[in-house]
Amino acid sequence: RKARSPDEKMPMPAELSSPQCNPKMLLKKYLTEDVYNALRDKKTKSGFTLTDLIKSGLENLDSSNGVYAGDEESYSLYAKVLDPIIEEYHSPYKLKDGHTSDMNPEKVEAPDLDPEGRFIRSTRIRVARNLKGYNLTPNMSKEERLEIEKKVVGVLSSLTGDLAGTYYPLNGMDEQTRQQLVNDHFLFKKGDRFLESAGVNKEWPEGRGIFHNVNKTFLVWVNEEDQLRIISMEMGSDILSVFKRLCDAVNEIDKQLGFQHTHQHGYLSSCPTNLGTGMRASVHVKIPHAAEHPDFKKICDEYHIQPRGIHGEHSESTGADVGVFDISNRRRLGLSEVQCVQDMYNGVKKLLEIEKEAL
Ligand code: ADP
Ligand code: CIR
Repeated sequence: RKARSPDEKMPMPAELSSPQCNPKMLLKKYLTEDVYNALRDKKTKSGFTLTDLIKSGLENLDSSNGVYAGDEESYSLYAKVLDPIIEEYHSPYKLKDGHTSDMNPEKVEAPDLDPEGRFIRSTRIRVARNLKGYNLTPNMSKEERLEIEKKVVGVLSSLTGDLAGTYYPLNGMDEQTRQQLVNDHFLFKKGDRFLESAGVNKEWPEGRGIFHNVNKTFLVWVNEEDQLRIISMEMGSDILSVFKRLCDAVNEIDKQLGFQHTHQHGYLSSCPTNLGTGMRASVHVKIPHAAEHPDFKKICDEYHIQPRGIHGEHSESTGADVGVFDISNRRRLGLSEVQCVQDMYNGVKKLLEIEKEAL
């Protein structure tokens, strides 16, 4: 067979022009024919190709983004397609501006939104982190995954006080315990099809697990979508208490493990939506009326918040939970951690005003 010349135009992946393809998928929007042809033969030093980068989107046509990075180099080598995706998701941030962190909980203005506990069930803040010198989860070998697990668990085991806890590997965990942790909102679910296509679920469950303190107010997911998801959560609406605990934990862990970070992208993550702060601050809040408001979506956009079902991304709230939503900040890059929490707070405050008016 004749070798193909580098100038020869290749047909675009047909999936992206299928009628089933989400017309708003950012990969569909920004993988133009020119970009595709400029990137199609590239490979990072660790062997991550354009095909690997876009596989999740092509196999899940309902994706909103459709891409996962395999290593730090993916963000520079595939910048032609990733930069516009990043800038649209985290709008109005421009990568040339650079990202700055601010983890000072005292700067958040957040008087308790629901002191009587009528609307807000629980509050959670998590950040995504990945260790310097390793591939991101879509391109990680089994050996790398086990090495990271060992390193991270070593550091977590040294934590003291409120952060002291135990690591529970997924491998060997009985099914009932695992399912209960998922149902109670503490543990990631298994078999996410977006992550499956991205190669993140390889050799499941080896090398994955959860660390938590006795009260399950401080938790760390190991080797799920990112190497670490550091989580602070509690029942009720005390956002400042949750944020303070998170800041303490992240500072402690950061001292002992170096995280992948660049000036333009902030903390690196496998999914471009999690770049920057890596932070998602959320409440589970009962807002059946506000959610039916004709401008609900518009208000969410205006306040930079994102609604999810209460069993996490791509879930719907059912049964006794109808009307309860997970409301979180949507942008994570180009604004500080303080501002992420403030975005969530301001948005929830607005939704609660609408809810109370309708009661
Ligand atoms: P992530 O927040 O890590 O991106 P998900 O949206 O999948 O991922 O949520 C992970 C888990 O965290 C789910 O079980 C979800 O119900 C739980 N969760 C998220 N926010 C809250 C909250 N405010 N209170 C209780 N559980 C929460
Ligand atoms: C998608 O593209 O829809 C999935 N890969 C998940 C994207 C991350 N989540 C999000 O934007 N809320």
